[in-house]
Amino acid sequence: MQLITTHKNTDFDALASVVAAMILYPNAIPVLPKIINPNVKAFLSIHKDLFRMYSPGEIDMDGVRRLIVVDTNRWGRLDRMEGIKQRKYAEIILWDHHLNSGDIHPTWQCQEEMGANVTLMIRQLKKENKVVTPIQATLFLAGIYEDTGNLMFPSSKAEDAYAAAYLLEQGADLNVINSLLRPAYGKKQKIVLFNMLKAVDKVKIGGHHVSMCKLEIEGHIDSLAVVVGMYREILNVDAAFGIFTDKTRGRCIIIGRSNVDGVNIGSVMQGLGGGGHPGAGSAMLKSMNPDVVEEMIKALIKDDRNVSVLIKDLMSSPVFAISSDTSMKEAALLLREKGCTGVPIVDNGKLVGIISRRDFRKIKKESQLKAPIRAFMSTRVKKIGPEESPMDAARLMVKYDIGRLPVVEDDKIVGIITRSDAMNYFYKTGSSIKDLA
Ligand SMILES: [Mn+2]
Repeated sequence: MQLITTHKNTDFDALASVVAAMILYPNAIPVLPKIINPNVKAFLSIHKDLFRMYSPGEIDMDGVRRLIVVDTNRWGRLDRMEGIKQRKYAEIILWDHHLNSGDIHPTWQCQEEMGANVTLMIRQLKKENKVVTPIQATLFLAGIYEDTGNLMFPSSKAEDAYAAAYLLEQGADLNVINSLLRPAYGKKQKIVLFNMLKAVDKVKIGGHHVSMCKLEIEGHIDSLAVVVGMYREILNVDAAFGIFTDKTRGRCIIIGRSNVDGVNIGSVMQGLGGGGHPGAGSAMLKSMNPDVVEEMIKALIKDDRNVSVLIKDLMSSPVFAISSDTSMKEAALLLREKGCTGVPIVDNGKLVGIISRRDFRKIKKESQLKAPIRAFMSTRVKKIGPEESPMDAARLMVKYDIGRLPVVEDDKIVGIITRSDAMNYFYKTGSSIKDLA
C-alpha cells in the first residue's frame, strides 16, 4: 500500500500538494491529518465527492510500503505516522519546499526552495504531460497564492509565477480562489485585534521595527494568523508577533508575520519548535510564560540577523573625505576629478559636514571660490550606523532625497553608502547602477 500525507494544520499548499501527488502516484491513498485549516476544511466539505480523503485512523499502517510526504520534512508535523517512522523498510518519497533541516530521511526527494510546494509538483505534472482539470488548477493556484502571499512574499520565485500563469491557462477560477482565501474575520477576531492594538509594544531589533503583543485568550479562535497579519499592517511595522496564552487549555500560540528579508519568521518559529516561511509562521508551546517567549523571539531574530546583510557589508571604505578648510575651488576640482556628486568633510577624524554639487549654487561671486567649504557645507548631515540595514538607508535616502549617507560609528566616519550601493543590493544586480544623486 502507498500513502500520501502532509503536515498538520493543513493549508491550501499542503492540500494542493496532496492532490498533485494523487495524479503523480495514482495508486497511492491520500491521508490528511485530523487538524486542518478552517478554509481548507470548508473547501473539502464542498468538494467531498471529488477529493476523497482518508484519516490516519482508517488506514492499516502495517501494510504501508511507500509513504509520500508533501510540504514538510519533519515527522513531528505528520499525524499518526510514528509506526512507519519506526519501521525501516518503508520507502519514503519527499516533496518539500522548505530548506530547513528536517528529520525525515527519504529514499527519494525533490527538495528545493520555492514559494509554494505545489509549484515543484506542477513542474513534474507538466513534465509527465498530466492533465490538470480546472478544479485542480483552482486548488493549486489557491496553494500558490496562500503560500506566497499572492506572489508578494519575498520567498516567491519566478517559477511560482510561471506555475500560476500555467494554472490560469488550465482554467483556474479566480472568483473561487477569492472566496477561498478571503480571511475569516468575524466578531471574535475583531475583539482580539482591538485588544492587541490596546497592548501595542514596539521594539527595534537590528534595524527593524518589530511589534510583539502578548494577549490572553479563552479557547480556540479561528484565523488568529489573519488577525496578526492585520495587526502588522495597521501598525505598519516590519514584523509582528502575537503571543496568545490560552489558560483554559494550558498552551501558548505564537504567530508571526514579516514584511522584510531581515526578519525570517520561519527560522524564528523553528527555534520555538514550530514552522513556517520567511513571511509567515506559527508555533505552539505548552504553558509558557509569555514574557519568556517574547525574550526568546527577540534572541532568535538577533541570531538570524547575523547572516543577513548590514550597512557595513555594503559600504565603501576607506572614505574619500576633505577637511573643512579646503577652498570651494579645490573642492569643486576634487569632485570633478573623483566623479562624485558629494563628499564628506572630516576634521580630526570627526564628521563635520558634507558638501555636494548643489551647495555650489550658493556661490554668488567669484571671490567666494576662495572661501573655505565650511561656509557652504551642510552641517546637518544625515548618517547611518554600520549595524543598520540597507532598508534603513533606502528610507533615509528617499525621505531626504540624498544620494549618499556617511556611515558613522562612535562619531567616527567608517564608510559611506551611496544610492547605487543600496539599489544594487535590492536588485541583486551585481552590476553598477549609475548613481542617481
Ligand atoms: Mn507550503
